[in-house]
Parts: sequence; structure tokens; C-alpha cells
Amino acid sequence: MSSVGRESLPLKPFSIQIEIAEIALVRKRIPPSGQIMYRKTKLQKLHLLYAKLNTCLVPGGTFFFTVALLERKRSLLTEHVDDLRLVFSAARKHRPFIIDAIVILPDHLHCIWTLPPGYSDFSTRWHDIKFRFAAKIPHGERRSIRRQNKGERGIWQRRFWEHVIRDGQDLSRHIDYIHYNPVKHGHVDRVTDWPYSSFHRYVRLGVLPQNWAAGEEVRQMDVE
Ligand code: NI
Repeated sequence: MSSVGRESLPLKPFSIQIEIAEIALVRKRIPPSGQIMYRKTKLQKLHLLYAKLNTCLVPGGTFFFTVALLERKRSLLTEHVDDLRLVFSAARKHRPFIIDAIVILPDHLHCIWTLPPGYSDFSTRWHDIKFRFAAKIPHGERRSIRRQNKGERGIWQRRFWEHVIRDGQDLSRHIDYIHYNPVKHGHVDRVTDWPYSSFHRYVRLGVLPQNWAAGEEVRQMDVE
């Protein structure tokens, strides 16, 4: 992750999301008669809608996420990695999703999720995970006045980065990016040496060799 150290990130103007949002919007307008009412909506309006919902409208889509700690110098995620695992599994029991790939770094994580068909609300899922994890961390972190007033913990950045996976190639690139990330951030020299990664699951399943190394394209990739 390169420049996600800000508290709030701008909404991403990916055209693919707009297209998908438009499709979803059209689908939502299907009247009881079953006749599909196609309606061209202005892009600007969709941007606003997207910003308002702060959630993607793709039912059952696949998404890449980056979620970071508020204090980037802390290593809470790896220090409490067992708690994090429990939190993920509790959250998934409550609201299911598939974890296609994941890497836990000391102060941030990257992952790819697929939501069940008909579901699109990843924001609530992340809220749940962040809340459950923060509850496991001893109090005493620095908090802004705003957070103090709201009774909010100061563990996570409020916003997270999300990207809609467009196709198989996009999926592969982002999976590779995730597995290469500990090397990218300088924690290890070889992908296999980082323990908190779905890379090991991929090796066990025979998808990747133990000595896998990212290609040049993935090494050059710079997503948040
Ligand atoms: Ni990263």
C-alpha cells in the first residue's frame, strides 16, 4: 500500500463501477409486471448515489480491499493475528462471504472477497470486523476529539480502499499482488517466508509452487 495513510480516501472514479452501478440501478427499477425499464442516468447522479451509499451495488461481486490501522507505526494486526482470525470467522458466520485471498501485514491488510449471490453490502461486514477486532485491543490508544465524542475507538482508519474485480485477469493480478505484498513492503525476501498469507493455502492446494515469485508486472503494480 503506498499512499493510503490518510484518514479519508477519495471515491474512486472507476468507470467499471459506474457501469455496474448503472446496471444495478436499472435492475432495481424493475416494476412488478416484470418489464425491464431501461433508464439512462447521468454519470454525475450515479457518482452522488455511490458516494451516498458508500457501498457497491454489485450483487454477489468480487472485491479487492485494503484496510489499514489508524496508527501506521503499530503492529496490532500481526501481534493479534489469532484474534483477527477469530473475528473474521465470527463475522463470516453472521454475514457470509468467501475470502479468495488475504495477507495480513503489521499495520494493514489486503484481501479479496466474493459475496454470496444477491448480496452486495461489504461495508457492514467491514464495520463488523473492525468493531469486533477493536474490542479485543486494550484501551489507551490516541483518539481524536471527534472519536472521543462519538465513543469510537482509534484503532482503524475509518475508510477503506475497495476495487471491483473486473474479470479473471484482474482477479489474478490482485491475488498475486496480495501474495507479493510482504516482499513489496520489505518484511521478507521470499513470499513463502511470510506466515500470514493465503499464499500457503494456494501452495497446499497445488495452485502455486512453494518458491513462487511475482512477475515483473505484479512487482510494478501500485494499488492502495
Ligand atoms: Ni500493502
